[in-house]
Amino acid sequence: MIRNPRTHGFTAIELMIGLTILVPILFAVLSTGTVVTRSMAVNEGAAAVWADTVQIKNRILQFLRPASLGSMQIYDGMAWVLPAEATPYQTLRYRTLDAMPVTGQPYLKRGRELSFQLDRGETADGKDNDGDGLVDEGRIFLAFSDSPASRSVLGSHIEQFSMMRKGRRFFISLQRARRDRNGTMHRATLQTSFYLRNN
Ligand SMILES: [Ca+2]
Ligand SMILES: [Ca+2]
Repeated sequence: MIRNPRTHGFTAIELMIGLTILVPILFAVLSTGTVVTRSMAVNEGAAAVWADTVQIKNRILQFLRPASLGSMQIYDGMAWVLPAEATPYQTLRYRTLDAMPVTGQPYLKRGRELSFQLDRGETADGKDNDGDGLVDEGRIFLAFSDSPASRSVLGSHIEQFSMMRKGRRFFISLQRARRDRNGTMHRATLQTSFYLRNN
């Protein structure tokens, strides 16, 4: 007795036709999933580098806002001198105001030093010297100016940092870079200004 192939599954031709239709659909679904996953990683990476940059900026402001304008100094290669107006600097010394008396000199706390230093293997030449994908990167340090060993890191993977004053107004420019989990590099650049407190 000859069985009817229709009642016992698919014929070879039907299977081939089915596979011909299904395989491209399967590939399309998989590749769409890959694109979506990559896109999520890119979005997460962009959001993360932005959040990091804002956090570093907030840390800097927390320490710099109470700075006494008259106490600020920059190193000109020879000595510590007053910073010039509207000139960007990467290192700054200052003392914070403890209290403002009704008369006489304000009470100043211990001096601090805020500085940007290039990572080992990098030079400030607009190139990625150490091959990690970041250009002219370094860290921002804060220390008591009479105790370099007290320094702590306020931010790393910083490609650009500068501080500038115009009267009582202070400007900070900051760029951070980091890779997401797929290796794509993300950068966030932030510029902000604020008025020094109690000056
Ligand atoms: Ca580098
Ligand atoms: Ca460099």
